[in-house]
Amino acid sequence: MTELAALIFDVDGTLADTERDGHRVAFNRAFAEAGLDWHWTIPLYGELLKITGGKERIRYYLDHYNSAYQRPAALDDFIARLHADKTRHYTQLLAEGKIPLRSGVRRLLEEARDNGIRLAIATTTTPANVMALLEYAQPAIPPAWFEVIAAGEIVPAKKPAPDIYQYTLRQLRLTPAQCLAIEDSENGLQSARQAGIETLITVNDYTAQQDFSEAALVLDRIGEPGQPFKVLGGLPVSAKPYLDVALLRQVHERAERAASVR
Ligand code: XBP
Ligand code: MG
Repeated sequence: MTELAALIFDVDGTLADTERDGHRVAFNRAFAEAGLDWHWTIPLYGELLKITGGKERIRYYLDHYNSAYQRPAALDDFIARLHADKTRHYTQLLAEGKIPLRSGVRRLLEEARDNGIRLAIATTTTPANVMALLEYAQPAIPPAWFEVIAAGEIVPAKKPAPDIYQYTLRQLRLTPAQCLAIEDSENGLQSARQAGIETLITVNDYTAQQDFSEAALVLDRIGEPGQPFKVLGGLPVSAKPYLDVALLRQVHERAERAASVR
């Protein structure tokens, strides 16, 4: 059996529920500031989330939901400016303390560190967004806890492509079998699995109905002693009803065993 050496965390939807009340609101503020009458409602944003990356999401919206909009000649520059404004609004929302970490995240990070399990981040989002989330979390999470913070356009193709996980593995100098990814979405799951990494999912309102059949374990949350998780799918586990290092090792080992007979 390969020993579990590192956890690789997604950010949006996994460390914190950032999409509905964070990114979506920031996009709408940037649109209003630019004098655009675009408004991304909660259900529309759910549809747009199938495209990862904020700039890519704006372009997809124009192509599929607002083709009547008279596009400026320099569309790339226009989208880049709009997206930079969105990043400013998003980091401001984080600074206002509007977006808490999800249940159990802080405890699990601490416990992993105490047990010598290395930590990394693999995300599609802009690096400034990750740093702001860690800085404004209560209590803040020192970025140095993560040996690698792989974010945004550091790789050419965003999730569901495996590039960001492959990059993180190279930086960690670990094999896929030594790692476990923690994700919240089907795009994230595909990205990690295509890189050969077993994946644990904690769903949220936007992702609960997605296909997680390739995940090692699907939970509604990481959970805390007083806030137990619900098991929604994957391999059966027997341990406390919140994710701790013992349970992570169990999930990792069972996933490896299941993979060896696949
Ligand atoms: C996150 C994303 C990102 C954020 C916005 O996906 O799709 O696009 O919504 O971030 P994942 P930017 O959690 O799978 O990494 O606007 O900075 O691109
Ligand atoms: Mg995510």
